[in-house]
Amino acid sequence: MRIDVITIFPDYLNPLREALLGKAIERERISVGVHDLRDWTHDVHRAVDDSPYGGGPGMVMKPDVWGEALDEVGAAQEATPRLIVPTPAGRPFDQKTAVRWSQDPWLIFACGRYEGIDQRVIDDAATRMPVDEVSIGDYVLVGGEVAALTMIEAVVRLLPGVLGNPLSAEQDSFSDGLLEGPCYTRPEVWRDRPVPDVLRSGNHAAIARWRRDQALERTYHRRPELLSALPEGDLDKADRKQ
Ligand code: 6GU
Repeated sequence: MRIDVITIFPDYLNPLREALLGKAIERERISVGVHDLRDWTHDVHRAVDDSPYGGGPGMVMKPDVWGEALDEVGAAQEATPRLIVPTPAGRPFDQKTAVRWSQDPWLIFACGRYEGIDQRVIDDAATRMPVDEVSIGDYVLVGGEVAALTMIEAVVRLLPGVLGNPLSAEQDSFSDGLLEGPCYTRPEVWRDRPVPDVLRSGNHAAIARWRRDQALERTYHRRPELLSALPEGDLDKADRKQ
């Protein structure tokens, strides 16, 4: 997978080169390009923003600069890129979105700052490529960079050969619509707290049942709306006793 990020703060994306994402680059599972938006300015001030039509606070990112940047970064290659625009005004990004994007050959992230990017940039790009305006949650960040990092990490860990153990991705929280329950490792007793007996019983059916019950209980307390959203038939008889 190819991933490009356009931003006025390229250094913000440095964590991409660390840990799991860095390994994925080394192993050539992904190739990453981070581009400085100001490279496409033509004036001495290298201006990327201007005041909003209609008035109001803040500044809007200029369409001409973004237009040229997207033309160049999105040019050539056989594939069509998907353009992703992080914005608090976007559709919610979730695990389903990550799975869908992980099938794409090429993602371009357009990170806005200030009040946002002139809407015509997005509308124009949408005539040539799929465009998703997405939010990572109901709070406001100062720019799209951290949101892009978040989404890139969620997508890249799903690519084959990126996680050491592919079962990790299959058994994630959300993969069955529930939160994952608690987990334990050695020692067997720590500060007078024992590991739950069932996990040391060797009874795999009982362990699976216990984990399912823990996931249901945790989801009920922390994210009740996830339980109501489960498709009919996802809860079996034993689940309903919970
Ligand atoms: Cl994607 N961008 C910004 N700037 N703020 C956000 C966000 C994105 N998602 C939540 N808040």
